Amino acid sequence: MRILVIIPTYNEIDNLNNLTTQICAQIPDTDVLIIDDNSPDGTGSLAEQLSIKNKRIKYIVRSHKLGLGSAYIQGFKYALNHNYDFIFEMDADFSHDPSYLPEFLRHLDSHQLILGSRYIKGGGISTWGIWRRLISYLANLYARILLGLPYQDLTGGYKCYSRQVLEQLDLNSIISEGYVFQIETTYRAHHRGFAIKEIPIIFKERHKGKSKISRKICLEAVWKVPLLRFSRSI
Ligand SMILES: Nc1nc2c(ncn2[C@@H]2O[C@H](COP(=O)(O)OP(=O)(O)OP(=O)(O)O)[C@@H](O)[C@H]2O)c(=O)[nH]1
Ligand SMILES: [Mg+2]
Repeated sequence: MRILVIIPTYNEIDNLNNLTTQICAQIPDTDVLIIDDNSPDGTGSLAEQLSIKNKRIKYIVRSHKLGLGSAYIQGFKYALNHNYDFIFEMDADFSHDPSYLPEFLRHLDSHQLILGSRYIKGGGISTWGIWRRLISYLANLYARILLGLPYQDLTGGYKCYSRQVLEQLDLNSIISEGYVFQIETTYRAHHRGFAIKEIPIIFKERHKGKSKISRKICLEAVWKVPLLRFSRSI
């Protein structure tokens, strides 16, 4: 069983060393792929140093900030080309606690996509203010109703795919970048009949560094979710 944890990074120099150490402690036989968009703070050079010290750590540095969705697509293609069986998506900022990683793996006998969920019993968000909670809640409600999906957390980015899902997602036709990327990948997997399971996670405020979420990313969700509903390529 070959496992890959994909971590997209942009200015995460203060988190990356500690994070990769904790991931490897949780799943000693996993590989980690860092996809950095030429971060001005030198995260890419740190990824290179980490990969020299630990052969399980791989990295790709791209020319400039190309966005989260395209980073994941590049990571998924890498995973397929290098014959990984199970592929994680995970943020670099410790919002996604590495101690949950083994729990995802426990469900992969019976399911092909596991979602870390903040909105089921046992899940939650530790420190967000009321506005951030409300926006996230409404975004999930909007996507759930418009797309007719039975999952409570569609925008979370802590997920584990079995390779059959990635093989069938048709990666080149994915149209989303920000939060919608998470909605679109789950929507496509659901449409193709894969078994999807939500497991509870407590989402924490980022540990160090700055958030990259923008108004543009939030607005993308408003108009692209209906587009997904009527898109033929899904
Ligand atoms: N390669 C790459 N990674 C990115 C890009 N934008 C964000 N990231 C990474 O994607 C992950 C999620 O980004 P965050 O800034 O934490 O966004 P967020 O989690 O929605 O926002 P917060 O709640 O404030 O943390 C982090 O690991 C970022 O470093 C990008 O354009 N390219
Ligand atoms: Mg974050």
